[in-house]
Amino acid sequence: MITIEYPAALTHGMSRAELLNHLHNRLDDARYAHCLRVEETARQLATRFGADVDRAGLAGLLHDYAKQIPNATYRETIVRNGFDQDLLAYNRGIWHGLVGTWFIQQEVGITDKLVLQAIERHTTGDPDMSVLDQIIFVADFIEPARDLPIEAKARDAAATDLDEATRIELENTLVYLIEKRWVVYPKTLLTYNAFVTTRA
Ligand code: DGI
Ligand code: FE
Ligand code: FE
Repeated sequence: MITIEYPAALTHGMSRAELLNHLHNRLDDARYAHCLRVEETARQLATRFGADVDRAGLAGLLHDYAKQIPNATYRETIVRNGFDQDLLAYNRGIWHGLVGTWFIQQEVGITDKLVLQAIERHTTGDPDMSVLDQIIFVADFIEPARDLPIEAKARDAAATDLDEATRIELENTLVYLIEKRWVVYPKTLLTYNAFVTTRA
């Protein structure tokens, strides 16, 4: 049994037990368990790639905090709190990261910009992702319960090459969206382009 505690500077003194309470209040058991696995995976990737293990763990833990917030609440939040109104044309798949950090700040009180940025970017990525952002993006895709062949391929790549693991995940996202005939959020495509060319 590993006991993790986060530095008070990142949590404003909140214990991990209190963080877990907040998270479980917002998520069903299955999604909560996914968050715990992403936390663990993100900490491992941070050790491997020389990023801040505590920020990675905290961002991994909270990345899907807002996953089960109702659509009406999202719409209201986007309208009232200065978000780009173009977001209203998308769906909760896009909102739970980009808008989700608003709820994390309000309800959990996390303010660390690097942690919040990694959570914001965890679904779409960003052409200028930091190593921490990439770690959360990839950890979400390769956590131990992900068992598709493409997820195993990304997990293998992530043993040595974080950019390649990121690229594989982006390729999968685009193929998935196109097969489903879902609209592609422009930043998802811009991120794919960034990782296929300049970072290849
Ligand atoms: O929250 P998770 O399920 O752990 O994983 P995630 O944050 O990567 O979210 C995946 C969902 O987001 C999935 O339903 C597809 C959706 N998504 C990702 N990129 C886009 C997108 N949906 C749209 N419409 N457009 C995108 O570019
Ligand atoms: Fe997510
Ligand atoms: Fe997730």
